[in-house]
Amino acid sequence: MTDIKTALRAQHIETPSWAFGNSGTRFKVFAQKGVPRDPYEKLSDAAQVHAYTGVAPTVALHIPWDKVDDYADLARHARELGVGIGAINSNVFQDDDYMLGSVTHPSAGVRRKATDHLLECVDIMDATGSGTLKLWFSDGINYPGQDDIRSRQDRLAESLAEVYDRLGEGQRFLLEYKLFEPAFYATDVPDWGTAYAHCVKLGPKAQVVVDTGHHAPGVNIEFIVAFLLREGKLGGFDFNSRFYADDDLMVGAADPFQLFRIMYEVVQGGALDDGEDARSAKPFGGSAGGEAPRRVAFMLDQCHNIEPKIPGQIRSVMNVQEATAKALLVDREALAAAQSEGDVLGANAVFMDAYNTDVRPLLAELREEMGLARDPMAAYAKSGYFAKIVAERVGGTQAGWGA
Ligand code: PSV
Ligand code: MN
Ligand code: MN
Repeated sequence: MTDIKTALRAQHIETPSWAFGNSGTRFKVFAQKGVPRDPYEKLSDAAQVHAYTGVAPTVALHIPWDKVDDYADLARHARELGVGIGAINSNVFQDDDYMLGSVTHPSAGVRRKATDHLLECVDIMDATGSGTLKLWFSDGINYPGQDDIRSRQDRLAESLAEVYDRLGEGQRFLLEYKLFEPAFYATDVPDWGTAYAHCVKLGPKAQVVVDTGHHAPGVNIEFIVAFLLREGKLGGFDFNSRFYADDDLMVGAADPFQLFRIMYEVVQGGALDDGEDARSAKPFGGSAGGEAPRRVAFMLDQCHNIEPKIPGQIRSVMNVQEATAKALLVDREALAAAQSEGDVLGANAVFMDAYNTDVRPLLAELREEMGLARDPMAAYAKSGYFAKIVAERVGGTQAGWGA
């Protein structure tokens, strides 16, 4: 139990700044009371999630949704609140110029603009001390013949190489894939294989990020996780739940069993945080080819369209913790024995025993040992923070999309 608790205490789950702003679908963005009016207030809300869970010490930024004049000052504000800046998420999908793509656009001028934005994000990493750049491209085509698929790959590779070369020591980028949307016929980075191939060519500072909402229904995500970990190319997760498309619902809400299976592969692959400060920019990976990943980022990429945002994030962090605790409970010795004996039902029973264990008492005990309330949801609700922000904040900002 001590080992399990140590691992759970060391696991860091990163909250996204955009989860705290108003969000919605393309049909309607619902304005909630007390939402942050600027990036500073988003960090204050994220700090609440950390204060009650003890395991969410970093916050991802999205540029330009979190644009400020002085990023070092924003990082200082975060530190004062007891959190740090996590991944810097680039955004090359919201300008009119990007209608036909960003880094894969047929026009060299648009590609230059997009790549310059990615380089600016590395500057922001320097200013904030972030070690991770997250790249997601909405690039793709809607109609067969619209553009040349192979040329678009060439343009993508060229831009990625320029950004890769700009990365400093202890910095990496994570390339995110997504099956479809907003492009509907062919996305330029549609799957893990495409992301993986680009990252392998570039070297150890390029890794793949798995957004759990970005696959076709029925895809075996834990297999992808196992494979990428084995190759030293799993950089992190964008956790969320989906029922249909890229729903961005709370992680563990749609399919907690899938989350458990994913976390089992993370545990089995030796990729839980090593307990060092996830904020510190430390080197990861070794020589190109076969390097072991030093740290997998457990990030949430969600929006809370109809539920309150801070409790939505707290619940999500708890869901990841519960899946992780269950994964750590798998009796790996018994499982390996059953597997080597070809005992199909025995092996499955060992696996399911762990999944069916109620780990909530264990996590409550851990929180007590960490000096926290046993029930973070109840403790936050009692704190009065929500009433305070409702009174203080009028006219909160939108998270950035869905209008
Ligand atoms: C794209 O769907 C995505 O998952 C990328 O990570 C974006 O940066 C993010 O959503 C915005 O929520
Ligand atoms: Mn994502
Ligand atoms: Mn997404």
